[in-house]
Amino acid sequence: MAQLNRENYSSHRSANPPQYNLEQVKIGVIHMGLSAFHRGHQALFFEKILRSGNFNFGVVGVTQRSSDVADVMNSQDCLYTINEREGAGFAPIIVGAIRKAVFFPQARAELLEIARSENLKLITLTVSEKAYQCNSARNGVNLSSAEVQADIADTNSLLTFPARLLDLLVARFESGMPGVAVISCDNLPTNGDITRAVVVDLAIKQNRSAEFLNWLKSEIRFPNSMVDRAVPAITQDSIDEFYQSYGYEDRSLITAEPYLEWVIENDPVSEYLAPVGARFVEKVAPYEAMKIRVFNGAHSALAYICQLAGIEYVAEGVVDSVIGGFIKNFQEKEAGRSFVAPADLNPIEYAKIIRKRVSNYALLHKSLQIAMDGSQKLPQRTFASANDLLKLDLSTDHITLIIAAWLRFLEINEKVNDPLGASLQNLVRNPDALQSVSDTLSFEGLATKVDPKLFPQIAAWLAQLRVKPVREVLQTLKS
Ligand code: CS2
Repeated sequence: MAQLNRENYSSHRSANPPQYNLEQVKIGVIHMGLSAFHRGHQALFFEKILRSGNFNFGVVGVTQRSSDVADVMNSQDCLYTINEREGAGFAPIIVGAIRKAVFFPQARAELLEIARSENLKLITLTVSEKAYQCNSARNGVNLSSAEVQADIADTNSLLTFPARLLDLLVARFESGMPGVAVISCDNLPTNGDITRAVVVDLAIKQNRSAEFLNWLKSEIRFPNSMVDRAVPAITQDSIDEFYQSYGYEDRSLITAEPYLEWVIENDPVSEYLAPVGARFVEKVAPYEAMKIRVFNGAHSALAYICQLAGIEYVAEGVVDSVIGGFIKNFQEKEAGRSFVAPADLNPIEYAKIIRKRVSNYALLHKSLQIAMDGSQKLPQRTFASANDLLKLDLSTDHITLIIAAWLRFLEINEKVNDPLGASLQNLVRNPDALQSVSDTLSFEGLATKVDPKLFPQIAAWLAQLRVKPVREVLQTLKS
C-alpha cells in the first residue's frame, strides 16, 4: 500500500495536492500541540497562505507528551490529507503547510533556533483545556497555592507547556528579534488572556529580568481567539475507506466537517490571515460565549446523554426526537439566553445551524470522545451559564439535568478519561444525591464553582437518573 510522501503526493491529483514547491517554504509558525484539531483547522489557513504564493508560513508542529504523532507525520514527510465529509461526499486536500514535526524534549535546540529566527511570525497553541492547568490563572487570581507552587517546580524543568512556551519566548527576547503573536486555539473563554497570565506569572516565579518582563508584556501579543470546526479522532476504518477511494494510504488522515471558522481579536497578523478567511474583531468574548455555551455546551450535553443512553455517535443523538428536542430547548431557552449575544448573530438561528452540523453522520464523532475531560470543559461550557441563568432569574431545568448527566456518567463508569476523574468519582459515589452533588461540585480543582443554590435541582435530576433510563427523565421536561 503506497503511503503518502514527498515522492508521490503530486500524482494524487484528485486529492488536491499543493502546487507550490515544498523546498521554498520557510517556517513562520511554531505550533504547540500537533493535534488532529490543529491539522484540520489552523494548518489549513496556513496552507491557503502558501497556496496564494506567500511561502513564509510553513509550520513546525511540536508534540509534547510523546513523539507518536510526529513520528507518523515524519514517516510521510509531514504531508497529510484533510478530508471534508458530509453525507456521501468526500472533499480532500493534501496539506503541505506543516514542514516539520518534532517532539519537544528531543528538539529543544532546533525550536530555540526557530524562535530566534527573523521569519517567525506566530506561535499557535492547541494544548487542550487541562494544559493551562492553573485554575487560579483561569479565574484571574494570583498564583499562590501549594498546588500551583508544585506546578511551578515542574515548569522549571521544562515539563509543562507554559514552561516550554516561556523557554521559546526567552530565546526570542535574547535574540533581539521583534515580538510575535501567541494565539491560543483552545476552547476557553479569554484564552489569550489566560495564556498571558500563565506565562507572565511563571516568568515572575522564575525571577526573569525586569527587561524581559517588560518586553513580554509590551512586545508579545496574546489576542483572544475563537476556533470552530469539528475534527473527530480518526479511525483505521476511515483510513482504509480513504485508501479504497484515492489509492494511497494516509496514516495522518484528518476527517473534518466542511465548516471552518477562526475569529481573532484585532492583531497585525490579520494582514496574512484575513485574506484566507480568518475574521478579525475588536472583542472576541461574545463569539466565544456563543460558541462555547451554545455549541460546546450542547455537544457535551449530547455526549453524556448519549453515553447514558448507549448511543455511540452524537449525530445519532441529535436526530433522536427526545434527545434532539431536549438539546433544542436547552440551546434556545437556556444556553442562548445566558449571555449577551454578538450583534450579528441570533442565538436561535445559530443553534439551529449547530444541530444541523452535529447531525453530520459521516464524521462519526463519538460521544465518548467528547465526554472526556469533563472537569476541564464543563466549567466554561455549562457551569458559568448555569450561574448566569440563576442571576438572570431564567430557567435552569435543562442545564441542571446536563450537569447531573455528567455526574451520573462519572458514577457509573469504572474509569474515565479526565485528569480529575478518580477524585470526582470517589465523591460522586454517595447514595445521598444532595451530598454527592455538593461534594463533587465543590471540589477545589474545578475552575468554576456551580452556585450551591442549584445543588438541590441537580440532586433531584441525579436521583432520577439513578433509577430511570435517561430518555424517560428527559421526557419529563417535554414542552
Ligand atoms: C468538542 C469540540 O471534543 C469536544 O469537546 O466539543 O472539540 C468541538 O468539536 C469543537 O470545539 C468544534 O469547533
